[in-house]
Amino acid sequence: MARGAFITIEGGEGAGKSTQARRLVVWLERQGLRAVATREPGGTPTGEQIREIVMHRGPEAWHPLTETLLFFAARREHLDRVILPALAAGRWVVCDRFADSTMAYQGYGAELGPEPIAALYDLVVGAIKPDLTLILDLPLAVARRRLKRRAGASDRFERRRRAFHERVRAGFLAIAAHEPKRCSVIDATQPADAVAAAIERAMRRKFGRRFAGGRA
Ligand code: Z5A
Repeated sequence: MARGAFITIEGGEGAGKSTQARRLVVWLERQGLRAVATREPGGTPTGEQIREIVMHRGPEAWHPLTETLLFFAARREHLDRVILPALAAGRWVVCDRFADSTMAYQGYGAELGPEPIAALYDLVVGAIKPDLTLILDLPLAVARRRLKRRAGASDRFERRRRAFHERVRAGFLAIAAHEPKRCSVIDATQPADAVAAAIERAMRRKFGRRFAGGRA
């Protein structure tokens, strides 16, 4: 049985990752492929517990390394229990955030630097890499407007300074520049249908031969 493909969707808050992850799974199934959606932090019972700790922590400041270690702990469980078994069973895995988020948020945003994240990646994830990473790029002002429309979501966004979010965005773009074969940057300012169409084009460029009808 052919191994499935591992696709990650990355970007800042409100970029449309969850929306596009759901649409991509539906699209893959229409191509006759078996697909599964998952997310980080989360994806396993332990991962969801770690998500609760990280997302709903109290007001105390954490060292960015503490957060980083929690994200990588959840990630190892996620790989072993969900991602790798699904790929081995021939499923396509669509993951809403993965290790590039740790590089962008903790490495760049929280200024831990890329080296500790890269070292932890080697230790925890090893040689496993997404086959394709879709980076949804959105200016902060647009993301902020979108999240304000969604009840309760703006607080989380506002909690961190603008400079933090700018560093995160720059971090994702730096990752894409460093690994252009793996990463495709998608203009997320477009309407959701246009973003989905851009994602489908990136998918066909990368995997065209594996879809029904070969290249389409
Ligand atoms: N984090 C980290 O620091 N390090 C790590 O290693 C990992 C994560 C893995 C939780 O992530 C937090 O964890 C996050 C990073 C950190 N930081 N915070 N704070 P998350 O993925 O759970 O949370 P999020 O990124 O904030 O998700 P989100 O707010 O749900 O954003 P989204 O998934 O990118 O967007 P969406 O839910 O699809 O859409 C947002 C809204 O915009 C919604 O009302 C949509 O209907 C609307 N939308 C979507 N697309 C469009 C378009 N194209 N046009 C107009 N409106 C749109």
